[in-house]
Amino acid sequence: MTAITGRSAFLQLLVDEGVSHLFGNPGTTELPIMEVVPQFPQLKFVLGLQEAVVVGMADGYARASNRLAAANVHVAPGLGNAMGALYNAKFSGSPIILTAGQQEQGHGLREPLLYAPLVPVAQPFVKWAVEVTRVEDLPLILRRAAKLALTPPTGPVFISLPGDVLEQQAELEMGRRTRVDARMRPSDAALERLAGALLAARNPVIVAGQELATHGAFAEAAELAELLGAAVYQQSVPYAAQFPTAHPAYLGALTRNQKQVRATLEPHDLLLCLGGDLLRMSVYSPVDPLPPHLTVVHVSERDWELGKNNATEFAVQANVLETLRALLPILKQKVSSEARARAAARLAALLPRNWAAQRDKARLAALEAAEEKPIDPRFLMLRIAESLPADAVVVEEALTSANALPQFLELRDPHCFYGLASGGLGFGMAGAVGVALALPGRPLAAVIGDGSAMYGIQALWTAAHLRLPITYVIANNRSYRILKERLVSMRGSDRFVGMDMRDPAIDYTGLAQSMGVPARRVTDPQDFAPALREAMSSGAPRLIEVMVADGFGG
Ligand SMILES: Cc1ncc(C[n+]2csc(CCOP(=O)(O)OP(=O)(O)O)c2C)c(N)n1
Ligand SMILES: [Mg+2]
Repeated sequence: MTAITGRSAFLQLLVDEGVSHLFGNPGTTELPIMEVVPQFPQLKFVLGLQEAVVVGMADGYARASNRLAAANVHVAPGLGNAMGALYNAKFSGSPIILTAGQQEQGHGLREPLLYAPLVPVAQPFVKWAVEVTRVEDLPLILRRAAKLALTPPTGPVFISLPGDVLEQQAELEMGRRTRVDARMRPSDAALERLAGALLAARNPVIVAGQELATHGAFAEAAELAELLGAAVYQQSVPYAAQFPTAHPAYLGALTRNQKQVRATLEPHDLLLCLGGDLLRMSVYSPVDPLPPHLTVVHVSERDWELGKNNATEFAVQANVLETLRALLPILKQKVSSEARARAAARLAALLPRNWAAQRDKARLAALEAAEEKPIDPRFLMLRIAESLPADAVVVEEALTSANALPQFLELRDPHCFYGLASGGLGFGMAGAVGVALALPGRPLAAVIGDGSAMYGIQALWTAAHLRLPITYVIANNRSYRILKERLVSMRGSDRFVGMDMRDPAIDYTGLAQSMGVPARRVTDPQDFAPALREAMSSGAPRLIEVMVADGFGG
């Protein structure tokens, strides 16, 4: 037992749980914590200038490191600002301990400035939300929060820290950390059944999900695809690097167009979803994306996802990597030479239309637009993909401008790509800072739409402050192009209100420079690749504002 204050115990517990960075934006209620931060040099405080950015950075860090991240925000308004980013973190299952200072117990009852109950605000987006009411409970709560955040299904947790709890001193039993080994392998019976179903399929298809990235199962998933001669698609929200794109069986990502997905899946008789969100859609359609004849087999460690929306013939709650490691030898032993030959024929039939073949065609189309001004976004994406160093990491939130990026960007390893998971804008600018902190030594390009950039622009300051090697590429089409396209296609109107950023135009180069990030604007398509190479090799933050076509003649 040690006599310790609540504030020191909080940071001591974070350190003991393996937290290396505390992302935060302080206010008066967090001053007790800020007072003791200097006593914990193992915990690097990372200042974000708005709470959405604070949690976005923690999200990026957690996603790229698979480690516990901590973020601290300022009472009710700070938590409110962070909710969109917390929504993203929930979608990507990021293990984050989010805390907020809270008015002293009793004082809050008098409704001082900044007070509101915090637990009900955070609750819908976290695995557990709790307010500490006695300093004696702090170790138990912190330890449980860390364990919960890191145990699959991983995800954020929230702790409210009232001022009186932080100030109190007590003899505390600090406890020890618990890590749950949740690398579940299916039972022998389940593996047999899985192998039987896969080998009996006439034309199986694999949907590759983000758990393949989290657990680093590229090689195993690739081997399975080859063995089965199964077409592979990334899941409909391909927000991580989920499958090696150069694999002959890889055909691209499923779209979020129900009719299109249904047509894509129609020729298949069995769908194996490996660690993904099965056919998550975006905009409503009366069409069911799953053809009724298709047998669904789903392996995921997240039981909520299993059979959630679709009839699933066989659902297995397990770790994808462990499953594949156990399944592959069984399949190899069971597969007949005729079945092997059929699989090889299926694989050969995929070659003319696989990702590599599609890329070559798309490349020619993009090159036809090489001279266009404003720059054609397809040409921009081609140049990005071709100019990046092989070990580069890409963070993407560029909406229509990045439509072509998945066609060109080769996914080589499970850490090379991070995109928007939930649809809630604001991940990209901030997430890049967290990803850069989690993957030191890897050059990083953040490809962001002009509209999206404004949901987390303050992240530029943190990138500059920490001198992180991030090149922000802002695709500036002076508009919310996606909304314009949808107003036309879904509502039959081209009277655009609230979708332009032209009066006045936003000067992203100036914005970056004002926050200490050297920047330049590119208007000539030929200038982009050299600019990108120069920025990426600088080892420091840079911003390139690229003037791209707005899709409506401008
Ligand atoms: C937090 C949040 N607010 C608003 C939206 C609605 N929204 C979706 S895309 C978009 C425009 C994005 O603009 P930009 O990044 O410039 O990409 P572009 O459409 O021009 O390709 C908006 C406002 C959203 N998805 N999330
Ligand atoms: Mg735009």
